[in-house]
Amino acid sequence: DTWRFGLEETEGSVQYAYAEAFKDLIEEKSDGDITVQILPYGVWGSNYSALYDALQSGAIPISFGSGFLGGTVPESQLMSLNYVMPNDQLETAEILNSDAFMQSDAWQQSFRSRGLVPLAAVPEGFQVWTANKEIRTPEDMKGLQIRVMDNSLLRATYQAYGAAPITIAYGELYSALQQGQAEGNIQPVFAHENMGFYEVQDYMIFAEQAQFIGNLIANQDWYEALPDDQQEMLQSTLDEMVQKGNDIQTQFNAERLETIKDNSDIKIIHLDEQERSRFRELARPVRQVYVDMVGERGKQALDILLKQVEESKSGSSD
Ligand code: 6CS
Repeated sequence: DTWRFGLEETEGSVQYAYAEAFKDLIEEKSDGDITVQILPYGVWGSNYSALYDALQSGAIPISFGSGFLGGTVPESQLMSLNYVMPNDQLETAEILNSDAFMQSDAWQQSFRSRGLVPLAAVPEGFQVWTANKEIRTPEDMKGLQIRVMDNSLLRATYQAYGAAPITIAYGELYSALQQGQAEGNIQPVFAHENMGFYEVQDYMIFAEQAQFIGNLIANQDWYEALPDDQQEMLQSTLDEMVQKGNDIQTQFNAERLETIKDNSDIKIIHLDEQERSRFRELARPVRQVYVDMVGERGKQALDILLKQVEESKSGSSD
């Protein structure tokens, strides 16, 4: 069998490295009966709705879906909320992949009612802001045309911060930043490097408001037709990938930050706790925006998540 695996990112990304490690494990465990074929951004196309359509039709039975997925699975925008998850990145991965959250009816049905099955959540590192000016306060962000993924929750979040968010396709973002159509950007560090975005931005601001989370998703008919032993093999691989995924993102983001520092004179700013607290306060009411937008099932998913975070060791970033 061949398992086609679609990525929202190019070679050299966290999703690509995750898919390679996943491929190695599956091919080894299946003794070569299964081949995983990795289809990065640009290979299957470059319009995310085409990827999600292929996932829903089964043409690409496994795929990542993240910030652009809100049109297909509105509840998935939960992953875009700011200042909800613990500060500890591995702990975030563990909570999102816990049975209590990942296997909950609320989360499963959000996807299954659209012919999809959520397999895992893959945190890809903190979302880091860039701009051509220093941003330390909501006042600094006022009116800033910061680019967000096509996601109502993100637009609401950055409007709450005072910015004027705009949506631009991933593949068009470099030239939009270069030409000043977008004045700011939000990506994990590896993506700022991988896509060259840092070359056309002057400041990089760490606010630790959220990680970038990729949802790993299967086509439901495909998943349900898998023999039991293959479903078990898939699940045991996903369990192993929680730690491995965290190792990959930690290493990628650390190394790429060094590359960015070596190749540019971009100024790096870390907001302190007091500075973060202003953004945190403004992000808080956006939880209700999420609930109003997606309804009861999404509210249940949010409540389960908040309970897990509350019980976590390091506590919430809230
Ligand atoms: O900003 C984006 O559109 C894309 N960025 C990353 C790091 N992954 C996929 C996402 O669509």
